[in-house]
Amino acid sequence: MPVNVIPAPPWSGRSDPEDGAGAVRLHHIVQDNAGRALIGFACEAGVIRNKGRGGAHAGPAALRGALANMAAPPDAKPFSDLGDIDVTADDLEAGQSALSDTLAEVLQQHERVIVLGGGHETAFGSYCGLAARYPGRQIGIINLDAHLDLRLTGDNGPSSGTPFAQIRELDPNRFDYLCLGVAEESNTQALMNRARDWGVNIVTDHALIADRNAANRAIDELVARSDIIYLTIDIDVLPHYEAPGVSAPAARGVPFATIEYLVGYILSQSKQSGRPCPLADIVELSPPNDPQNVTAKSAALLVRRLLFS
Ligand SMILES: [Mn+2]
Repeated sequence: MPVNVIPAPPWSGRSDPEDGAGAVRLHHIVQDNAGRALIGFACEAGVIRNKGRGGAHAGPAALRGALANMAAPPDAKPFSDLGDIDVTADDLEAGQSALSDTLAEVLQQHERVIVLGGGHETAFGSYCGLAARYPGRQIGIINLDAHLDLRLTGDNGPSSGTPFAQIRELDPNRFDYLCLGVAEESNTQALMNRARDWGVNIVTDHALIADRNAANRAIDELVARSDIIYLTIDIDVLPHYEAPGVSAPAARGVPFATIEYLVGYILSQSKQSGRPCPLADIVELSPPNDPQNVTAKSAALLVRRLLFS
């Protein structure tokens, strides 16, 4: 079978009982039926189809490894691990369906689910699951990414470069997409023109490097006109020195401190305005290309924020 659902692995890591009751790390607080949950989408089929370098299949395991020994924040609530959807062959469409079906179900029990990708083909499965769980709700999509990922599905079918074009196809009139960190040289004019024609809102990498508040107004406006927020983070939005282990490293990139600030800002605006963010994903980590685990650590810091903010 090309798609398997694999139960969550046991979490383990460092323990410091001599430091007392507050020596809590993330591996200590994994339990069933928590408010927030992780699920892995171990899949690189979309990256391969998009002619990127492989490795994203190992993303969920590397992210768990980088999360396990991080200190828990004060008064951290436990979180659940729902295991992995494992796509071993080129069966991308079946994998996305399995992710969507699983999310539609587990989003009934968890107020927020964070998907550990996987290439950016994760996003189509994520969005479909969210839309199935919350039918009729206006979903605002915020993507932190160097790339628009608005390619059309050609002869090769869907890939890691097509998810937002696929999402738009589901309901063009309700498509509301904000892409933060877009690098001009990483998107052809055909894609930039398509973004304009489809009403996509863009804040470039240059704008965010010059001013970390450059996207605030666009975020505020999207949140205000949405019922719920879907946040998707392509780790290749970071510079190569903070995220070398991705399918497509960025020469420039938006610095980690700015991306962390943006994630915090989006979550706080979502909370304050009562437009929840029940689903987020973090994609494109490629562990075989990440020898020092720097990229996994950068990504895990963002996952930790999504778990506890
Ligand atoms: Mn992407």
